[in-house]
Amino acid sequence: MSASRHPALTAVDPELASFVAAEETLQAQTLRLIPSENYVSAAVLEASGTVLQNKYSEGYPGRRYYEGQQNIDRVEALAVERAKGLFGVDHANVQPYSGSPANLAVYLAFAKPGDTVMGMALPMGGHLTHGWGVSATGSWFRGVQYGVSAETGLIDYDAVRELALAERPKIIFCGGTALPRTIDFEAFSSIAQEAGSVLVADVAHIAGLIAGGAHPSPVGHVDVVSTTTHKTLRGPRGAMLMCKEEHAKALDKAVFPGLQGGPHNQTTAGIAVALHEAAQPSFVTYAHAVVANAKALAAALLERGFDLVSGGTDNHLILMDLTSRGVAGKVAAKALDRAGIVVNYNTVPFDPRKPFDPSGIRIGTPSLTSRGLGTDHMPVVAEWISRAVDAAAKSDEPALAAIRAEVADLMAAHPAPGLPLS
Ligand code: DSN
Repeated sequence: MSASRHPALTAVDPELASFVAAEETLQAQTLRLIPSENYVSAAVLEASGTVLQNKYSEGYPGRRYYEGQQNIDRVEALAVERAKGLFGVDHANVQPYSGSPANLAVYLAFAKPGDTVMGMALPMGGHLTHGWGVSATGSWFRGVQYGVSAETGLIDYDAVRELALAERPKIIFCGGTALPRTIDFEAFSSIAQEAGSVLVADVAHIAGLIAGGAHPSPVGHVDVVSTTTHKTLRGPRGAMLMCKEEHAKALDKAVFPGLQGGPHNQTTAGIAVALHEAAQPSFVTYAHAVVANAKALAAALLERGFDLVSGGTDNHLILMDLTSRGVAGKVAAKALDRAGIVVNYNTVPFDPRKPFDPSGIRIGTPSLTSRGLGTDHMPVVAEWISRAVDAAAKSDEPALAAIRAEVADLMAAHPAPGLPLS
């Protein structure tokens, strides 16, 4: 980060400024494969760092508890209208601070403590907030959990239906954090209707793919759509809840005053910009490229003998089981990091290892796609991963350093959005 890029910060707090500069360099020089991460545009960055930060705005546009909302109301109303237009929903709430509070608001709106709720188990690819035990959602509510088939790695919709009919949960969540395959929202819808449950699609990972037409939309099939705004959707860190008109009041009340105080107006502005960007034709190209890159990367990894959960991917995400390579996920993730390739270690379904030291790694293509890498680059990426995993097995540090230099060369040729060219 140069002083001219953030001159005030550099002058006032050079120590902190140096950390930001180092992070900019890291993000510029590394191949970022964590599927929940991305690069926001310079416009989103600017909108997220404005004087909107200075304003308290408890309430909703036109119904606030503080004066001086002339401009804030316009910002939030614009974000709401853009969300409604992009996703084709009756109602949108753009105030949740992030995905976990958004999901907690859903519980507050539709369930009481102790009620049964249902979601995908975390080690199977679900999310903490879908009723997993260590989360408040699994201790304040009675979480019952579905998974994937041991044979196929795919959701077994018959098993989901059986569990839903046996348990009659108040809420069913579909979606997750390590699901490489298309979610069948229609199937979940008929299960939820039969069980008398409120159906929530947590599309945090795939919201950008849905907006760009690269994954089917849950709208029309579910009661509530919950999403973060910073993954494939490429906005600032935040979240949105979208729903049919009949649920609007309950959800708004749950977000504020139920759970939160004043919305983060600077984030709302960033969300509005991201939604505007996501409505452009170039975003459709990006969303399809994310999926094409993931499919090409999966094919190249399979060619190199890797085991992929479910055998491949339909979306932006690949879950690799490294058991057959004789390397634990954490060891591989740390070696890849030293090679300039940033991933996260992850459990695989039916993982015999512990969550903090699991068998797999999770990778994805949103960030590299935002940098303009295409399917032609995916064999190179797969080869780097293969070499780094082998180097991890042999503790071959020179091999990792060599990959890091190759990665930095390719990254230098593909500047990341929002980052200085240097
Ligand atoms: N932390 C997010 C992810 O990486 O998928 C989920 O909350």
